[in-house]
Amino acid sequence: MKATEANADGLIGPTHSYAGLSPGNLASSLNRGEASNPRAAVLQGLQKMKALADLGLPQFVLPPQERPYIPFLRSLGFTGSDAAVLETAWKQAPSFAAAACSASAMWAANAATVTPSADSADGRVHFTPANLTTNLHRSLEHRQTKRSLQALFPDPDRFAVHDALPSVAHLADEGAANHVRLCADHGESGVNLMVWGREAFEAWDGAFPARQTREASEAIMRRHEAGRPVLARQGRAAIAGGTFHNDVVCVGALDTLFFHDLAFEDTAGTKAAIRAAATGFEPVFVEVSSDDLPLADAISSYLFNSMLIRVPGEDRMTLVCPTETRDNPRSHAVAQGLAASNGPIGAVRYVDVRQSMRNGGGPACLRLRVVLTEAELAATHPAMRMTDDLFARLTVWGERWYRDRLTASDLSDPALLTETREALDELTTILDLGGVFYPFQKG
Ligand code: SUG
Repeated sequence: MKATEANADGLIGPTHSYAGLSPGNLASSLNRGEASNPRAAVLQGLQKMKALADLGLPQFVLPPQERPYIPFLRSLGFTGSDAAVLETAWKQAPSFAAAACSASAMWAANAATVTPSADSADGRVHFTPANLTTNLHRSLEHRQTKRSLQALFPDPDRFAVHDALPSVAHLADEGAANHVRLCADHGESGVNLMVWGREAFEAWDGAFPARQTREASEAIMRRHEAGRPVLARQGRAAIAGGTFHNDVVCVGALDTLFFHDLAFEDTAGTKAAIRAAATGFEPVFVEVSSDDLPLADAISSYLFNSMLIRVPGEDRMTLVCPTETRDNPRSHAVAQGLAASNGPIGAVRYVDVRQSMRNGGGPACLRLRVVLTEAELAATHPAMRMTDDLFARLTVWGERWYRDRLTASDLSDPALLTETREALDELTTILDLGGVFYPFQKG
């Protein structure tokens, strides 16, 4: 069956901010308290989506979530008007208030794990929204993420959108950030590599959290009835060095796995398991050594948090990297070396997603990959597909509603609450999401 790889990017929300909410994510910690520029952020994200759409890849937009998220604060006992809830929460429980304001749903690689129909036993595309249980601010996302996925993939005969796994530490799940699919061609059955950091009942003593459990990965493969799962342990040294998701040091597409030598605890065993599971193709491993690129450079420059894509009409693949990769001499040398070699990666392109990068989110974090057949593509919600027209409308929308500077104190401003709701109301119409898509629209 012929299929293409589509990308669904999270549209960056109006409360994009640097609150230092993710321990183990070095960029998030480093930039804590800095002023953000939500307007620049949303425009950078839109430019990236447009660039991918212009290359001929199907591109979708996932709407941001309702933030500040007042229902969460009410569940903690704050009462009164929505403005009063926000104001009191910021005074009495600032860490919870910051979590309720985070725009973190923008990183759509963490939205869900996806199994294409070529790999699932029932021939449907399966989605499990990630419970994101490790971080408070991210644990608030999965219910609305499910609504977004159902809006984009509405036909239950073709698409199965599951609930998240139970929200407990034993089943900590971060979605596609820890999943790589390798195959001969997108429409052929693939190897599903699931990378986990700890076991459910293991006493984890790392300085930084291991955000994915082996049991969560197993449960997702089981419920999707996904063919050819390969489970691999994330390198402990990688996590200790700031690899909070595997996609910070590894990306794969088609027959190629591109990764840092510290990505896996057992590199030889992981490669052997992938080889054994692959049928109809010989996996190509492009491994970058710590000598050529120390882990710290890989993480700060996000060479591996790139999109590895096949541009229609081109033989070799293209790596879409953040501009930070070009700015790091070692990463840049590795990237240039790849393009100059006769290997599977023939070109490198750069995109500016600096606002997202400062929270640890590169080009690959911002997108959820979904392999779709022609018929499945035709069954997606057309208003969420990136076109020149949608790009123009969302650019005007972002320029109108988003502030160009946001600090922690701005997040408690009741005017921001009103502004974001008006913006999301308008977006609901632009993306044709129905009358009640966000909880605040229930009235
Ligand atoms: O979960 N940052 C996100 C970045 C997610 C990147 N995604 C992938 N690697 N796929 C996270 O750590 C920081 C928010 C703050 O500190 O304000 C944050 O949530």
